[in-house]
Amino acid sequence: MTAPAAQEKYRLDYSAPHYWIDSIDLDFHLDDHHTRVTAISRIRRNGEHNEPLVLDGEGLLLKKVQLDGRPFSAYVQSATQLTLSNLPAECVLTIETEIDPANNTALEGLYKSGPAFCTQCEAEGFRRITYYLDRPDVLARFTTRITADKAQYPFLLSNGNRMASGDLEDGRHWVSWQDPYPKPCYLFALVAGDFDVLRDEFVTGSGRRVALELFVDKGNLDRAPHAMTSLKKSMAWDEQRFGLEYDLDIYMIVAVDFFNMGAMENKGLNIFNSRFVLANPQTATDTDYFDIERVIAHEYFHNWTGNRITCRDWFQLSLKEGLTVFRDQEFSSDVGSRAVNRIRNVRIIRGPQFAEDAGPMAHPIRPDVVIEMNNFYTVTVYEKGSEVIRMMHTLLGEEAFQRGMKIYVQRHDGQAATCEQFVQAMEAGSGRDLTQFRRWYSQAGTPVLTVRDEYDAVAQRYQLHVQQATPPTAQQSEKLPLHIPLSIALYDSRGAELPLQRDGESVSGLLELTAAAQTFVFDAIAERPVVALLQEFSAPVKLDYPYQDHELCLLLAHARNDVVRWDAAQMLVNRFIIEAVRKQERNEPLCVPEALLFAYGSVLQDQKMDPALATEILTLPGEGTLLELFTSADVDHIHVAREFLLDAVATRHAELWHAAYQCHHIGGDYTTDGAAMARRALANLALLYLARAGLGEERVTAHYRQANNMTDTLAAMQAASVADLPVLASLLADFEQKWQHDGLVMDNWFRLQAGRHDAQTLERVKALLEHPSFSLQNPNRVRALIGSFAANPVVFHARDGSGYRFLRAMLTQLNSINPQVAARMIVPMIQFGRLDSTRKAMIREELQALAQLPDLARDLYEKISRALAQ
Ligand code: B3K
Ligand code: ZN
Repeated sequence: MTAPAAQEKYRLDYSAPHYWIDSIDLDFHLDDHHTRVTAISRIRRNGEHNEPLVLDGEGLLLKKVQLDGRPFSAYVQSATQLTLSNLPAECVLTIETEIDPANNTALEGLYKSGPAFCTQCEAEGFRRITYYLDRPDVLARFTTRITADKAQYPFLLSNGNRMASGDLEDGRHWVSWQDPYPKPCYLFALVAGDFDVLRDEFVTGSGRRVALELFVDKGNLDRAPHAMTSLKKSMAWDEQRFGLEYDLDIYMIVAVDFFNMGAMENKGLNIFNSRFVLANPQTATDTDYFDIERVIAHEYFHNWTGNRITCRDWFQLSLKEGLTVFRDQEFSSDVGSRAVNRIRNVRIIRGPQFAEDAGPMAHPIRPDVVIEMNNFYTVTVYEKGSEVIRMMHTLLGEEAFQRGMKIYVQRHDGQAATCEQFVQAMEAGSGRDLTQFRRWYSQAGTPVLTVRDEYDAVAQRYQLHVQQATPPTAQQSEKLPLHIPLSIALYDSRGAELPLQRDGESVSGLLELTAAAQTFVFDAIAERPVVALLQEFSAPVKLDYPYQDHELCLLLAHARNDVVRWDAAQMLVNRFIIEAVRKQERNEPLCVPEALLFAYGSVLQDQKMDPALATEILTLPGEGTLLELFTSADVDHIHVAREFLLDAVATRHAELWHAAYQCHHIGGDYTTDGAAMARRALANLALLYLARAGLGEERVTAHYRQANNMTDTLAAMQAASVADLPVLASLLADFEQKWQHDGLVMDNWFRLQAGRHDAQTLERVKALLEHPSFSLQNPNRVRALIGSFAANPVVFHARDGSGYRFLRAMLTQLNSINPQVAARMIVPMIQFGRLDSTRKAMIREELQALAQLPDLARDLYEKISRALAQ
């Protein structure tokens, strides 16, 4: 396979830069194809040496180099570097480059999103703007001056405070900005365009007035208020819970349509995928509302955990991402339902994160070796990273954790820090020794806890024997025992929680595992108890404990912890799926255990239960998560089992679903408070089950016609799709006609069709590639159509290999258009480890074909080569 300039970089090879850059003054003359960038940097040699200054740069046309104002020629240029020799200990370097933003479809560096200019520099995009030390440990003071046509680009934005502006005679104008906080270049941002602006203000705890400005495409102002409200909520929460205040006089957010990820935390000037900003009831679903609040919060929280304290090198990415995800999860839990938030986060770990751990790209939350950094913005670094922070929070408690945070900020404000330094701060704040806990940073993979118990009725003693083991992962075969918080509770047969004691003393239900095998003893236990294990999902592990159905039913009905109740239901489902897959292998008929049907019935009848929790309990895990229950399985069997269960729950409880629908389907004005969202979620789930029970066509149609919000509209379409109702075609046509002008809304329409299970799905998806609302250049459209297709548990894995062939064809195109997006889309294709051997072989063939691409991008190269090495 042709290796593109693909260099493996190792975490342990870190060394400080040979030079520092204390300040950089950037001057942009914006033009679609010939943007001029002048960078004037103050360079300072780091220590005594004669090493050259090696600057990073990619796709740049070098126009001029000056040293201290005089022409300079002692440099060598390569495709990715500019090497300057014989520099004095301190100097001012002027570099002029030209770039072509309009042809930048990779959306990294400076590019055009529709008519606007914008930037994305993390992780290594700044080198596509100018030659620079493109690494996060070089912190410089930035000023930016932007010149552009005034009519086309009335707004010229960059980081920090606006300093001056002026008009030029040729219809152009300029604005200059200054960011008082030294920062790494990945936090640099520039935006130029014409927008509608929503303005507001936030007064910080210490009385600083902060101007808030939200820039959206013209005509979208009515879709901006929710994002603004979310921002103010986040600012207030970070002061209240973490004691962290905002530090500039202005905070800007710009929404753009072409964006590779969710959003970017550039200092003082966040750039967002419009998907995570724009919302009104007609266009956005409840999930969109929730996600907007969450992502706005996440980017805001980065101002401290990421910007004021940044990462020393990219291997430390989880230092800012794991911590900031933890903070945004806590925010969502404090302002909404803690249990429901926890459940949603657990679903991500058990689904995509466990799959990543089991696949060729498995890596510790602090990776050791990287080819393309953009490939490591993963569920492992982000979500498992957050779980690791959460475990420290669980072990230390809120108070000690916050003391640790204070020490971390105090010690490292204004610095580029490491994960190790974060752990040290936590040790200092708590007085605890986290030596063994540190292994979570270096060890990849999903630990398995095997728990067995013993009850001695005579001695009234209950013992838990816990073993931990982490299976080998790609690139890491040796595993050591981890420090794992295991939260437990014991229940008696009537569902009452039992006090935990040993030798007359009460003991904690938070067990700390540190050895490969440990036993925990509890006495004064009057009957054989039912144990709730891994409460709140206290660690990102798999659990092996031989629960009986009736024990799970007891936990579902009586556990005091809502996550335990949900988890009990999940385990009931898992048991059924495992059994049903085995039965299909033996050609035996399937049947759903009464216990499971009974449990679902009682949840539906539980008047006291939060409808949001009920919805979570009654929502089956997806096929991807279920595949993680097997070492190897036929995905068709899993799918058939899951569909069988859906039908059984639908028909057995048709009356209860009907009642739930009647009770929770509320007409009237649309509101996005938690209670309204919860009721809508349950009503819409009921609609889906009713449709599935064959009782829904009229109701689904009425639901669609009466909907005054996007959540209900889509729920009707989903129900029609899942039950394969004839009315679906007319609903799709109506939706298309109404929304074809709006790409973000159309994404729902693409998603729904790419997710259908019928035999025409692939042909339909191919036809939709030609739809006027679709574009391979727009990452949101690609994710909606191609990403949903690749996540389709049935059609993507078609036995004839047509799904795999199609994805290969798409990746071939995306490889040249946008390598980052291509590398995201390939994920379902490299995680083939648990598939049957026929499918594995077909996928390998497609990967081998991709590997032959003459211009294979590093992003795909890294993933494909790791997959083929398996
Ligand atoms: N820090 C950015 C992600 C950048 C991804 C680069 N490929 C958004 C975030 O995590 O907040
Ligand atoms: Zn982040």
